[in-house]
Amino acid sequence: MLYPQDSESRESKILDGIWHFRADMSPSRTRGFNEKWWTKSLSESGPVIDMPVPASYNDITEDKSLRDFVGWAWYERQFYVSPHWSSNRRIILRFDSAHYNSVVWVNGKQVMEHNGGHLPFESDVFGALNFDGPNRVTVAVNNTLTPTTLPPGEIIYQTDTSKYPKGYFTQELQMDFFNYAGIHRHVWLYTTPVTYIDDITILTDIEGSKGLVNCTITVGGKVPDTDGSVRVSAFDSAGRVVASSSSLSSTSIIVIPNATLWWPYGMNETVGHQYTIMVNYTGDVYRQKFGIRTVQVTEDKFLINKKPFYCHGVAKHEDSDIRGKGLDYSLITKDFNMLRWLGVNCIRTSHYPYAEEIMSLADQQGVAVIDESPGVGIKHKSNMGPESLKHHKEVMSEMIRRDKNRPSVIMWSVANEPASDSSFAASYFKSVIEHTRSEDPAKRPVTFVSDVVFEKDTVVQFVDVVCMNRYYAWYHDPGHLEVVHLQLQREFEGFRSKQKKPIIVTEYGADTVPGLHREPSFMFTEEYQVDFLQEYHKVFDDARQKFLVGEMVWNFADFMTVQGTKRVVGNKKGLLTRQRQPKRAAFTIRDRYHALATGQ
Ligand code: GCB
Repeated sequence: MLYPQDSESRESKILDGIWHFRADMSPSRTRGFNEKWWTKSLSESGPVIDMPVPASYNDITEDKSLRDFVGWAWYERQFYVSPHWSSNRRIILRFDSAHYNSVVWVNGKQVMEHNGGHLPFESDVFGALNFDGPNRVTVAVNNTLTPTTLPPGEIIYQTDTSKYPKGYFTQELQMDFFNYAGIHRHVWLYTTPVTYIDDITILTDIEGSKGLVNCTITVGGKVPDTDGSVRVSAFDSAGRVVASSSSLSSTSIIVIPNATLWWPYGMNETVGHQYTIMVNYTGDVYRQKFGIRTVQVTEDKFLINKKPFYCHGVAKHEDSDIRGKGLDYSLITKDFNMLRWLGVNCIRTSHYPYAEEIMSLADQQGVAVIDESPGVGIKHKSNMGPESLKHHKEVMSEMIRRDKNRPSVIMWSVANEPASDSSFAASYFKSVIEHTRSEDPAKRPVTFVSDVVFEKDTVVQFVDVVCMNRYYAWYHDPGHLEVVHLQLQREFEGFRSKQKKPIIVTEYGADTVPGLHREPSFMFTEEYQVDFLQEYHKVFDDARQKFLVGEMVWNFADFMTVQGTKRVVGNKKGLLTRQRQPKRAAFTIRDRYHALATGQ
């Protein structure tokens, strides 16, 4: 799905801002549907509060029942559309993401429904719009997670009224981050001509000094009898035409002589180099950035442009004070500055697809990305039935369709820490992984992230790269750093004896309260985090020249979780605080990663 943009044939406007908002606190949570709140202004059916878009609604007020709310939340705003948009075009209403199920009405008419957070959805709303007066968009968003949503969850009711108040329920989740909800990213209105470019797929290859670019477009609307005329030109970063093609077909191969390749940080001077392809299809113009690079996996290497790539990275979250998972340009720019400061060359979008604006920064700044689906917490049989499988595949398709042209995306991760030792996991994940492979035109490697020991895992056989999360001397043998060497090495050897595939340690980390100190080090202190990471580094350094192709600290920054006995206002395994200030271990990682980047 193409990201909205302005061009000679397209216009856009963003509907972000302060919207009207009401959470449906009725016991059944269905009052809004029973009373049809979308048929008139939200303020006519009851009190409304101000709610920023984009943002999670949870931390905006001082109301605990809204912070922990589960159910339908209602948003509404007015907007105007200029009469010059009233003919000869499509007008698309697009949500870059809303968590989790959404129903959208324009002027009381339902225009779309979507299941799943973290990914865009859109619909042509031309027929529902007024061009000579105000328009109203109403959105109902439900954050309830069930055994078949992604991530899965479960609502547990307590009916013993001697112990629990009437109507008491909790949402049980097998994931270690706060289930922030709301309209998390931009809301757009954008236009296209009635005959329009629906999608562009760019595949690149390298032949000597030439870049080979295969560009396929799919089109929509009233397609002319002939295939329509397609003109494709590629521009370098200075805006000079470097190649072009004019044909009647929707596939063009163009050759860029002396191509500048896309490289991740540390591998070459041309970090994050991108070209732009301009497609003109019967007057509809769209500009798509792309990078020329190849990705391959061998028995023990991860190759980018045929050179061994070693990932020195972090896993992240979309998470910050006040806005929760809401997109914020200051935050994401600061995050990329801190990634560069740390010397990071790779991130994992744990545990869901991140905002497209984040992905664009990764493309531009040469930060490789392991693009992860929201398949986190798949622990039970009820999460691996036919309905879950169908939805999981749909989500993978949506994700690939959104991110397939991104040079930064070097691998797809279909899930984090599923019960890959259970008897239903193998057939479920075989199917999801095969589907993912078949959907990606660029055939990137596919993985899932495992926390299961090599003796019990049943899914690693289907992946291209073994990704493992390990917490020796934290959850296992807490405080005993002397076990790390033995236990990590045992796991490496175990997986290698089963599968000749490269390994990435996608998580290892220790909760650390900033400002807490002890010598000798003690769990939760800044010193322990340093000692802990360094103990792992010794094992990584042994395996690095052999089969280990990456190490990723859990986590870039502290982040919010649900309340629980293991979490002191959130997960504190960040190298940075939630406000993005470095803990002591951040300097250790910075020294290590910059040395790795310069090949020392
Ligand atoms: C994990 C999970 C991650 C948690 C982390 C932790 O294995 O993948 O979501 O936050 O451990 O800190 O427990």
